[in-house]
Amino acid sequence: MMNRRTMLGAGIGAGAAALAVKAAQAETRFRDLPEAASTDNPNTQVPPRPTTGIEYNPVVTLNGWSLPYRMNGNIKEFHLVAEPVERVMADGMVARLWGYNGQSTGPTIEAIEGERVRIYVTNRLPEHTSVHWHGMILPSGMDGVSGLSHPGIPSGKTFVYEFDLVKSGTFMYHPHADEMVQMAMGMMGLFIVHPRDPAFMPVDRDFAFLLAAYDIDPGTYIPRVAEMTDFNLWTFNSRIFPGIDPLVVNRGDRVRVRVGNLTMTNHPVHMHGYDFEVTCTDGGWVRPEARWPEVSIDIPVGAMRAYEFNAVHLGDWAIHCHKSHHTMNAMGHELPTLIGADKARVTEMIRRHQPDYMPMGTAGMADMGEMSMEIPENTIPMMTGWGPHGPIEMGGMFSVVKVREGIAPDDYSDPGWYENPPGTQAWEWTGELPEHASNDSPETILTPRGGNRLG
Ligand SMILES: [Cu+2]
Repeated sequence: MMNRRTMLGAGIGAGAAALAVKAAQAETRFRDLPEAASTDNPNTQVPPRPTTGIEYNPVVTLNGWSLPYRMNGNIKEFHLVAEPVERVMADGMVARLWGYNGQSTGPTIEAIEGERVRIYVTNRLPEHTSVHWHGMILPSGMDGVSGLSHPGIPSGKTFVYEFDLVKSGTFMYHPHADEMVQMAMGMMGLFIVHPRDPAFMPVDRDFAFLLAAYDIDPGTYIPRVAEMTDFNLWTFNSRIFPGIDPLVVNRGDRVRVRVGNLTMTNHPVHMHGYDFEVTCTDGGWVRPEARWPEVSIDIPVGAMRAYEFNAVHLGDWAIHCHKSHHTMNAMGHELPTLIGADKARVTEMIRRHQPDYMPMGTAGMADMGEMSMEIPENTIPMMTGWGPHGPIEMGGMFSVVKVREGIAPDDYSDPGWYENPPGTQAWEWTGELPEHASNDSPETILTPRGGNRLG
């Protein structure tokens, strides 16, 4: 098994061949089609920079990869395969999903403004499918709405989509056939169109991921597809924390983060340490005079947002959905609130039968992040992940932006934890505490002008 570090090292030197893609294993049955590259490797696979043609800076799909292509005359050809896949959501949990080319979410398609693309879509699912190219300006018959734009692609058949990329930007692809099932099963991917002019909106690092939600009962493998609102796994590219790779950045880099939402609720994506601006949506680039500063970007359902910042602040900065249930894994949803409850009597009774019994949750639920509770097989604890200073108590849609000095341009390997310089980390006060440090009076107490009521 290649680990991420060796894979990345090889990938940069040896180009497309080293994408750790079982690429070829030459699918000879598609003799006249571009090869259907496939991978089940859930690590971030940094695509090689183009060596011919127009220069562009490839996107780095978090825990994902970019689909290889071939040029056929002037046409850039891709081959997507819709099929059942197994996705490792984090170490210790595998989900049986539907996806593309061995993975959910599917591989990122990257091309250049002005190019013509031809995308073969082979359907290995047990039912018909289609691919809608979300946000693209294209002929009506290429829009991928099953029954409206064209007949659904029957199981076992291959359809061809072909269109010009008339503008650059941040787009997605997903089925528009039996959508409730196919999206709940994980069928979605990113489609990035790079500007024809490399000097337009250049960045040093360009990250991309999709928000996807699943309802997989603890101890099981397959999502419940009829779910409307009560999902229990909240993912970046079908990965849950601590299975989501960090966003590794060199100090001074201009960084873009592109996020698309194909769940059934909005996600306020919050990044610590910086303020930033939305520079692109799935509708196009945002003019400089139309931008405003933010620290959380709400990603509406069925939409994409790309934001940018200058990475000047060193550190480990959390990036996460601000809905607190979305930074939890399964099992966090149906727990009774026990804060303040006196469980002494019931604990005593239970211990007569089960001496190890430990009451939890009476002072909050942080103890669940520290203890290894017994949980069903193929299930990740509700909150988990260890940082340099203890348990992080997170799950789901959570990762870390790691800004460091001296990271090489194409290096995305994890630099480890940030060491706070002396005097820049919160410390414990060990001196005397004032007697009345807190105010338990419900009445408003006015602080006298120029005074201090504690002093
Ligand atoms: Cu969320």
